[in-house]
Amino acid sequence: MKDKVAFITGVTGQDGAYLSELLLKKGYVVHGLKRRSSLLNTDRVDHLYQDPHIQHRNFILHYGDMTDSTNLIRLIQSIQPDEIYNLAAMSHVQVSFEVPEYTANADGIGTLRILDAVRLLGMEKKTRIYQASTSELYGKVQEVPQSETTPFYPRSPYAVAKMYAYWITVNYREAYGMFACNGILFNHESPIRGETFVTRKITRAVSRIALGLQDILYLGNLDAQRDWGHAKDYVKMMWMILQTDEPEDWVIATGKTTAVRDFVRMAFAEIDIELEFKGKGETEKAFVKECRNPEYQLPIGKQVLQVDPKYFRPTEVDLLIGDPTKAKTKLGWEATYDLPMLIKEMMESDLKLMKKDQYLKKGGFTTLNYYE
Ligand code: NDP
Ligand code: GDR
Repeated sequence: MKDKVAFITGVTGQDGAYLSELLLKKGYVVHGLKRRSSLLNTDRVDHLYQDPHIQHRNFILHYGDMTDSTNLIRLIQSIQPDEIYNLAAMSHVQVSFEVPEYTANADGIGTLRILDAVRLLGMEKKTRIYQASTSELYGKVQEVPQSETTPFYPRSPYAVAKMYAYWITVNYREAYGMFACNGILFNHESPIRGETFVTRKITRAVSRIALGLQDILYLGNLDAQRDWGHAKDYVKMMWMILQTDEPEDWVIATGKTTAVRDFVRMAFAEIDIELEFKGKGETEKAFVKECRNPEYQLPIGKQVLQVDPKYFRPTEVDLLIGDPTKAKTKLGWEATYDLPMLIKEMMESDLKLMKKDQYLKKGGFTTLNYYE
């Protein structure tokens, strides 16, 4: 039988990298969309890279952009994918307040471009499409836990753009009989999570503080609660969604929620440092209460965290907790990682990376030490 062919937009992102690994293991030929940038941007998939001079490759990257229709049509025509995973997006909620028009174009209209390319090329019956929808659609809390039937109330330009993408996917499914599905994924993280999302910002900073490379971690809203899972579990479900008999929309979540403040507490606890939080809202700070790890010389009373209101969002999503019952009962999917396991893996990885930075710093090289 011929190998299945997948086309992944956003292949250089966190999910694109894990999904590529999964599909290659399953014997797929994987094509990915990457953007041209002045510096190399393929770090997360470099281990999958194959010399372009060899003839039979199963991992192939193409230049393109979600804002460029003609290129997307040409690529889909030449790749002839059995499955498209549309993961490309300007995915940072806070940044979307700064670049709302671009976000709408890439995340909203970009999804239309993919769907319409498949339709224009007459590939509606051949190509299945996965759309990376998000728990941000739920936005302002209407009910908890949030399921496939919970109403949407988006609270950012990102979420509004993703709301268009969600509905245009449903519409193309209903109008043209396409196998197009939304995965409504709750937050998922990993050691290769983008450095400016809160979990990775925390695990990097805790590692740096422990190693004496950074003094204070500045964060925004510590009260926000998120349902955090591991990206590896979630990309498995993306694939499962496209293997079903009927196209449908699915919530993927762990069903547990945790406040940002507690994530910080747990990350420090992972290296045997206990914190004490003082103050409230804009004035909240955290200090070392106990350091039981002889490797890290953090004195009791040292300040390690401060709230900086510049990270507050104009409109916030306070509480996300997903109900993955449908995925569990109909597809047998379940998260295999819980939050302590996820934090442990992220901390181990970032400690290793930061030890490399420590070594470089000692050698007189500069290292990046500040993240927005
Ligand atoms: P990342 O931010 O890690 O990756 C986004 C990817 O999209 C990168 O490959 C990026 O390229 C690419 N991209 C951005 N803009 C464009 C564009 N205009 N044209 C082409 N490619 C572009 O996101 P994740 O991997 O975390 O998420 C994958 C998808 O899932 C996104 O759509 C996100 O919105 C959605 N999602 C994510 C969740 C999560 O918790 N991670 C939860 C729910 C939904 P480059 O590397 O060049 O920047
Ligand atoms: P989110 O993820 O907005 O949920 O979107 P992020 O990690 O950015 O924020 C989670 C929560 O933490 C609060 N927060 C901070 N966030 C960041 N980034 N930086 C800070 O310093 C900080 N301090 C507190 C935020 O206010 C928020 O409440 C992610 C993205 O991956 C989206 O693409 C995806 O759709 C959703 O998850 C599900």
